[in-house]
Amino acid sequence: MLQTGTQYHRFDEIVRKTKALADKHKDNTKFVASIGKTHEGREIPVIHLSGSGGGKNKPQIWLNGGQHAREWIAPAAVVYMAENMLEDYRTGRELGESLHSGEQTAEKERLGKVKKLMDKFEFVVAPVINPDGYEYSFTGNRMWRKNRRKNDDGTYGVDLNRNWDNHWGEGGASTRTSATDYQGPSVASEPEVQACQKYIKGLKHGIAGIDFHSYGELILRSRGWTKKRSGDESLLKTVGTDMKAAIHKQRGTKYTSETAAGLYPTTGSTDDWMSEGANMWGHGWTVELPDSERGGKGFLLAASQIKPASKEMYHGVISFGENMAKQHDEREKMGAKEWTKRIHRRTYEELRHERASEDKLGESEGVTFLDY
Ligand code: 0X9
Ligand code: ZN
Repeated sequence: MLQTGTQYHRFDEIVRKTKALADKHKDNTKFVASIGKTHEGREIPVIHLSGSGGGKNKPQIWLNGGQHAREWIAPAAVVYMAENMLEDYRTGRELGESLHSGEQTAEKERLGKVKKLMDKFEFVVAPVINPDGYEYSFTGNRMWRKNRRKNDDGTYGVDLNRNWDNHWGEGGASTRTSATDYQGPSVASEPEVQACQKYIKGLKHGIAGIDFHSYGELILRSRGWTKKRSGDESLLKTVGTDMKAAIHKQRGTKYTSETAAGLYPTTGSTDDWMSEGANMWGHGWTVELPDSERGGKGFLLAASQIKPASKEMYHGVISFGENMAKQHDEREKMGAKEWTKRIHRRTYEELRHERASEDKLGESEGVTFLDY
């Protein structure tokens, strides 16, 4: 019986549920009670999920929620997805061979995909990486976004998604302590950011990561700190488009797939740090989950929406994983150097094409991109 997705829970309850998941699926999980402490002394937990097949040293995919306190749907969706991955894996395994024989229903198809992904990858899931802020959004101010650092001038909070060690302090963030996007006193000054960076870097085979936020129904790919496109644009665009299509198939929700800087450039953000600081070849991504009635309730997504919003995103993440699996295999086969060269070449061709048609339209501002 699934136990998540009906209500928003306080931090302790989320930890309890995550731990309960680990206890229920002992063979396929590892619960890490703390990857580090917050300003107020809370422990940030992580759960690893992986299938029994596929050997050791699997490529790892990081998924986190709760970097921004008020975006309650993110932790809820992340826990929902973790639970469903584990349950689907178990059901898929029990079905064994019969999974692939007989009528191929949508459910069987999903179970088969999840089984493959769980055997191929290890998912490293951190439901709430800003527990102090998250709790404060229940007890103090529902619209709180930052962590709960006590700044020197008596104001509170650093925007964790402006504090990571990537182009920190280069703009797209505030130096004012009271601002909602305050970048913090120095690079990676925040214990929550330090804990995550250390843990992600410590993963031996981290290949990609998604940082879940709300709202706006967006799939944001590299780069986020500059509008100059990534050399991997051709791959990233495909991954984003496929993910968007997989989500749309569920109940018609229209996500937008674009570059993170296309929304607005920021510095010190998780997504870019995962791409460039942790050198994940599948990059760091940001997903903005839905608000209730579009343009209506913003961060205040009704609890009745947790399940549908999480379920469609679960399908998005499955699609994301499938693309990563495909690329992983190709990369293994041809070697990282050749694989990268091919993607960069394709990107170059595509962007040249794009630029040419823009020039024709007289919009010669065009597209520039780095490192080819
Ligand atoms: O501003 C943010 O941190 C994210 N949006 S939110 O409304 N949830 O606060 C978007 C970050 C996208 N990533 C980069 N621009 N690097
Ligand atoms: Zn956010």
